[in-house]
Amino acid sequence: MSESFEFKLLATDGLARRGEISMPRGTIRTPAFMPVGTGGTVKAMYLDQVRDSGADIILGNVYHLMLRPGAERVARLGGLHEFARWPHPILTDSGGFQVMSLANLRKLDETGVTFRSHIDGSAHALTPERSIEIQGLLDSDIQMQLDECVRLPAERAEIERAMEMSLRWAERSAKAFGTQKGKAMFGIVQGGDVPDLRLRSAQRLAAMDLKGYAMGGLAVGEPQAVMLKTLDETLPALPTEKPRYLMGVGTPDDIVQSVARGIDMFDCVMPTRAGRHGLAFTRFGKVNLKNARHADDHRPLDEASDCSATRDYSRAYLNHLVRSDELLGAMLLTWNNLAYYQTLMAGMRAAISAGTFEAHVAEVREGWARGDL
Ligand code: PRF
Repeated sequence: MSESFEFKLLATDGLARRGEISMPRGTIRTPAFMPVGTGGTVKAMYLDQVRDSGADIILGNVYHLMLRPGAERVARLGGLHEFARWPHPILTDSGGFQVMSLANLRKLDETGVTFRSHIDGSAHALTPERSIEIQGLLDSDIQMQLDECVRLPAERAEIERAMEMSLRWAERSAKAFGTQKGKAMFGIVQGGDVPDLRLRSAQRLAAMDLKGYAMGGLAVGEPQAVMLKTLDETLPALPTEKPRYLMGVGTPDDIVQSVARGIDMFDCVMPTRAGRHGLAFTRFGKVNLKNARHADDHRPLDEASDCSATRDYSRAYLNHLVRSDELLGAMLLTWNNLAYYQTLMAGMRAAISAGTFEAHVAEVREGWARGDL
């Protein structure tokens, strides 16, 4: 823990980095996976379990919380940490991306974005300044600039327009954030799959001397190889001494490949959403618990795990729960998945410290390739 926001690089192995972000509410061990707690809850999980699974930080969303229960209300109730009972660091996403994927009747211009709620159709507006204000009302520890993310494939002109506007919004967000001891605002690199636009975005953000940098606009429809190539080309333009966050990514393989390229932080709904749909991530790849082949299987998902959901419940029982649409099925599989993601991150952190990252990744891959027997 630390009074101010600090990032320390503890070890590197190739381009992979092992680090620590220290802030008043706690220390984040990187590479880190941040479970998504959209509306002040990591769906189907007690936050105590999320913590016990190894999470140092969770993510919240401006978009969902401003609509329900409202940012001013959360502030009156003592802020998001107090409201949800998570005293550790929280990162909030700024809202633009969620408006574009969830809201109705969106209108976006230089000022910001206006839209109608997907919940009740009510009219709302977000500007870079209002997004930062909301993140302040939530008392978020790591705040994100408002940006515009373009889905791929897209025309260069469209990608460039959104990227340039996101840069202007970064300036406005940074000004609205000011200097806050112990908190941070991250800028977001845009520029789609166009190398020179990515580079321009990264260089201009780097010149703003922000506390951290995110790669946005990836995993939005492009093949994995394009995403990885974009990381290869763009990350060298970002300062090594600042944390790098790849937004909304991804599968275990996406994460391993991105850590190998120098990414420090991730968030994704994949482990939680897949868990609610009967899918388990394990050392031996994905297991679909809906499949009838599990119906008479006494074995747990992985008897060597230290997560109770993974070790103590039979596949037959999980199959029964999932097929009966029982809440407990979603709860156990979400728990398994978050525990697996955190184990994956912890394994990579240890390997980077030991200088054995490449061999470790080869071993992790062997497990996935073996498959679930
Ligand atoms: N911008 C913001 N949030 C995001 C993204 C982005 O580009 C993505 C893209 N993968 C996920 N979440 N603000």
